[in-house]
Amino acid sequence: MSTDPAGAGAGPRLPAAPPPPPAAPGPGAASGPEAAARPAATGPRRDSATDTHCPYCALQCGMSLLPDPSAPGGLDVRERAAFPVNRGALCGKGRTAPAVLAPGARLTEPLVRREPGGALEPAGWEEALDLVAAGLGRARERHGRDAVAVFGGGGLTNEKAYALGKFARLVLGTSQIDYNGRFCMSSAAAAGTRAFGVDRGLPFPLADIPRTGCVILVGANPAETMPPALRYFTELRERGGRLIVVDPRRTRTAEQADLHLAPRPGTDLALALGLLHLVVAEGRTDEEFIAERTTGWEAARAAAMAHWPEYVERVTGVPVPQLRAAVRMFCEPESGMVLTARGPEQQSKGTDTVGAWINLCLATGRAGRPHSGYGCLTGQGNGQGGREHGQKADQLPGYRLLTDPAARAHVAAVWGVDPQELPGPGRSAYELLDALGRDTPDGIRALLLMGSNPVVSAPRAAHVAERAAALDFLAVCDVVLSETARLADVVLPVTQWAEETGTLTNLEGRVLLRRRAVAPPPGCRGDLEILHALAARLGWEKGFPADPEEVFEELRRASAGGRADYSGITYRRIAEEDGVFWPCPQPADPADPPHPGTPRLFLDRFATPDGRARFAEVTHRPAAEEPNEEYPLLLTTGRVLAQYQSGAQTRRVAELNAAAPGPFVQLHPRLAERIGAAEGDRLAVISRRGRAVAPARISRDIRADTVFMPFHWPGEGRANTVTNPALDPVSRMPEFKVCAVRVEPAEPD
Ligand SMILES: Nc1nc2c(c(=O)[nH]1)N[C@H]1C(S)=C(S)[C@@H](COP(=O)(O)OP(=O)(O)OC[C@H]3O[C@@H](n4cnc5c(=O)[nH]c(N)nc54)[C@H](O)[C@@H]3O)O[C@H]1N2
Ligand SMILES: Nc1nc2c(c(=O)[nH]1)N[C@H]1C(S)=C(S)[C@@H](COP(=O)(O)OP(=O)(O)OC[C@H]3O[C@@H](n4cnc5c(=O)[nH]c(N)nc54)[C@H](O)[C@@H]3O)O[C@H]1N2
Ligand code: SF4
Ligand SMILES: [Mo]
Repeated sequence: MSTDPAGAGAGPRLPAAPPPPPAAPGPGAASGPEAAARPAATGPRRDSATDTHCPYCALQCGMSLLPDPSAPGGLDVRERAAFPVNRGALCGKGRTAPAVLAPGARLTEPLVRREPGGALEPAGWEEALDLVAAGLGRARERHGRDAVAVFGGGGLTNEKAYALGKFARLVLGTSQIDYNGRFCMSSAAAAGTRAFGVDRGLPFPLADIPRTGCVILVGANPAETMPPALRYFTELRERGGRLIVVDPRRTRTAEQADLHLAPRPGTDLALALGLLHLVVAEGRTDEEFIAERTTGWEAARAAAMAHWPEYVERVTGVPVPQLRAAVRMFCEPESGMVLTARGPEQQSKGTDTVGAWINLCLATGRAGRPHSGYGCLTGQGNGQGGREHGQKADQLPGYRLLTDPAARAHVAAVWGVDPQELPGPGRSAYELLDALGRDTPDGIRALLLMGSNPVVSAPRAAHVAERAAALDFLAVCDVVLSETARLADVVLPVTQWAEETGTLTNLEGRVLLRRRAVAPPPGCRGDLEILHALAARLGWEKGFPADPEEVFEELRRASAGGRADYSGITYRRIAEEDGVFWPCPQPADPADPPHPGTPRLFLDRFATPDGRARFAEVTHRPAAEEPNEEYPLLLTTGRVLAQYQSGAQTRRVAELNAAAPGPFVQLHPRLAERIGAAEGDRLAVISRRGRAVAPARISRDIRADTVFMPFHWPGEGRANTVTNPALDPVSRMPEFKVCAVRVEPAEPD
């Protein structure tokens, strides 16, 4: 078995990177909002540059790293214009990412809390790993296997996500594993699986977007969340296509739109049904497509017909003439797409809401055809791959289900165990966090956390922090001392993106290779090496290699025949082909040519047993919490350009902090006047869960009945102190995007 003392895996066995084309300004260098996506510095390329990918979002922009002792983190980020997804453009987060590699910004030695209530103190690796193995083992002995839990992240590589799921099921024997992707795209995944039989965020490459007739972008703000992708929408409009944006705020993305619909948060389901009603009423359905390629239309149609435009206007606040204009714009061209992101998905009815938008695509024949379809813009670096290989509560590698006997048998055979030894499905992310430290038969006493910072990012965060503090034992693997790591008994400092090799699957379903460009600090170890060492201490000498390519080779076999089949993908192929789209099975006969990968799904048939897409039978229902006298307003939450997620990484980058120094409450001038608030005044946003305080940012770009807070900060401005953990019944997604609040001036600082 190969173990790598540097913890980052041996150098990948790869052909040398192809020589780059001459540096040229990237196409993302436009002015306006796209200026956010600038090309990286150009300049002479030396052989020592390494082609790799950004550590942050699901676009997984290609970049090239050049050693430079004078640059923050010792690396200069260079343009990698040949990589097709971002074609050289990067946002500020990607450009500054090496800053977090610098020793001053990160953890470089393990920390342990030797006494309860004591401080975290530096420790050696042997002591720290022994303590983690003992802490997890003790809880299991005393309280049973399901008293030990694992929480993962959608930023982890495929290899890590795979190894973490295997570690939970085999080494710990627990069913209690879930991950932060549950908070991200789980509603779209559930709806996509229900409708199409498989969940791949985008069933086509981003490059198809400019070639469609009209895109409806629902609750997505790529101008801030994926700036280099905005170019695809700009190109769409330059070619005469139309863009409709649905967002309660007039965002930088909405400013680009031909039509902006601004519904009340939490009413997208009614909006989609209202549009479908008009499609039917105006005779714009595609009867041939419906008859040949779908099932369930009659029930879906009947449900939509109950949502009259006037009713939909009352519920959503979107005027009927705008509904009609949207239907015309969407249906007049030959082709169209609906793309959703977190706006409609992070609702307690997110699955049905996405189902309603899919219905609109199906009824108009905008699915399973070239340049048409429904897609979800997945969020995290490995948001797609992270949901395919077994860190989700109900899942085995290859997007298989733990409840499927054939799937259990296949994966158990790869793992060399009896299928009976595999536990069943466990609890979803919020339910798992809510069970931490509980002194009940189903309480969780010990937790291993890798790649998430839930004390900032989970709903009802003060409660989650309390639960985490009540654990008998908490171990956190992280690159920085995150707010959650601060609560841990043991913190293990891990190597980072540019220091290790591994695969990620971007929002298009394109499997990519991140490569090691620099050596990590001697005190840090890779997540795979940590799992290897813990497994050995808990009795598994074999089965948890620390070399990523070795893990990937096993993942290929485990995924073979599954929905997300990676068996035909190799590190070498990814490097040669700018990524490979799954499914990519291994040909049965090794003499056959390799499978080319699948950039476009569903063109011939959907992945359901009968090959037809399924309409969802859905009707509108209110949010879990509607405004009343005490809480008369709606809070919605989201992101700003210069910070990433819980901010654990980006809050450590000076340039990003200068651009986005802290939380704020965005509110309309009419509302500001009513509560007597001026720009910059401290405002308290209060819900049934708690109170967050942040300065007022007064703007006409938001509905007057709604306030917005970004969720990137801890402390008094933590938006998630206020948010509602009400869960979608199918996806178990919390309602991050809508809760009832009151807003009032807060005491001075
Ligand atoms: N800068 C930056 N980029 C990121 C991230 C980051 O943290 N920072 N995170 C990455 C990740 S993991 C993700 S998941 C993606 C998320 O990417 P997006 O989904 O684009 O980001 P959000 O800001 O969460 O939400 C998008 C929009 O939804 C709107 N919205 C709020 N409530 C509703 C509603 O009820 N209905 C509708 N239709 N819209 C609503 C918000 O006003 C917001 O403009 O971004 C990725 N990229
Ligand atoms: N109110 C509100 N809350 C939200 C959302 C919202 O829109 N509104 N969005 C939700 C969404 S979509 C998401 S995705 C979540 C994200 O929220 P989190 O799960 O908290 O995401 P990050 O802040 O990216 O946390 C990742 C952590 O892992 C560390 N890390 C990075 N790479 C690695 C690695 O390779 N190994 C290890 N061991 N650690 C690593 C980072 O330093 C960081 O501490 O937040 C959710 N919370
Ligand atoms: S858009 Fe996403 S992947 Fe691209 S540079 Fe920015 S954070 Fe990185
Ligand atoms: Mo996300």
